[in-house]
Amino acid sequence: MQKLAFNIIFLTMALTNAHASVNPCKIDPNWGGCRPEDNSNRAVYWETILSFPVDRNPESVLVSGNKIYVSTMGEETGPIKNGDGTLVRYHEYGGLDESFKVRYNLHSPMGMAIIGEYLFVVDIESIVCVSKANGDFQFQISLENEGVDFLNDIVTINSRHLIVSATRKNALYLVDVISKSYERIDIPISNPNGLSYNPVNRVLFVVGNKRHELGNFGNGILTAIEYKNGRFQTILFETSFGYFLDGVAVRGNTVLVSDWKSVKTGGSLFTYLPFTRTILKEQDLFIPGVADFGLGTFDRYLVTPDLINDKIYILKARTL
Ligand SMILES: [Ca+2]
Ligand SMILES: [Ca+2]
Repeated sequence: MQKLAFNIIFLTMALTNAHASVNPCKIDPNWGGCRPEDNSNRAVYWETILSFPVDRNPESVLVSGNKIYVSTMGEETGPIKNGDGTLVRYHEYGGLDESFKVRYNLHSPMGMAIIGEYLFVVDIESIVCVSKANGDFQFQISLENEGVDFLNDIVTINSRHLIVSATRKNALYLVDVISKSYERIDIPISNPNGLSYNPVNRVLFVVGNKRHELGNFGNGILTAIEYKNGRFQTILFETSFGYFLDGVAVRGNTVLVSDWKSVKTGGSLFTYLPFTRTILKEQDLFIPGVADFGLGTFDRYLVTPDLINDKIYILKARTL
C-alpha cells in the first residue's frame, strides 16, 4: 500500500515535471525558430504571403529571429571570382536592413550558418565569418589546399563545428572554427548541395544530385548520416526523388527539400518523414529557382529565393 502511494506520488511528480519541462519554444540557431512539437510528423500547406526583389542572383536564405539574411552571387551564378557577391539583411516584412553591411570582398556566396554572434558563409573555396550584428569581417578559413572550388552550403553542428558541402569534390568537410582546421568526412556524396542537421537525434541530412544540372530526369538524392562514436560515418539511409534538389531543412520530425523541377512552371517542396522513409507530400510552389530556403519564427514561415527572377518569397504554414 505504501509502495502504491509512493508510486502515485512519484507519477504525479513525474507528470508535473514533464509538464514543467516542456519548453514551448526550443529555439535552434540553425533554423532560427521553434520546433513544431505538436505537428511534428505532418506535412503542411505553404501559402505565399509576400515577395520582394533582391539584387542579384540570391542563392541562400537564413532566417534568424525577425531578420532575413540573403546571399547574392552577383552577375554570374557560377563560382567565379569577380568580387560582386555580398550578403544583405532584410526585416521580416521585406524592407532592407541597412544596419548590416558586408564590406569584405565576396565573389559567389552561397549557404550561411550562425554560431552565436557570428554569421558564416561559404564562398567558392572559403568559409568567411562576419559579425551577425553588423556584417563586419572577422576571419576566413580557406579549403583551397583540398582542391575545393565550389562550396555550396554550410550547417552548424555545435558551438565550434560546421559542416560544408563541396559540390564538385563529391565531399563534405567538418570545420572547426576555433582551431580553424578542417577534415574531410569519409563518406562520398554525389554533388552535395543543401545541408541540415537535427541536433536532437544527431542526424545530418544532405541533398545532392546524380548530376549537378537541371534536367527532366530523376536526379535527386537525400542522404541521412548519423553522428556516432564522435564521427559522422554511418549512412542511415539514402533515397532518390525529385529532379534537381537544392535546399533542405529539418522541421519537427519531417525534412523539407526544395526541388527546382522546372524553370518554366516552377519548383516544388517535398516533405519527407525519415521515421517511415516516405514522402508525405510534394507541393508545387510555382516559384522557379527555389534554391537554399530557410525556416523562421516557430517554423511557421518558409523563406525561399527565386534565383531565376531575383526575388525572395515568404510563405506561411497552413495546417492541412
Ligand atoms: Ca559573383
Ligand atoms: Ca545550394
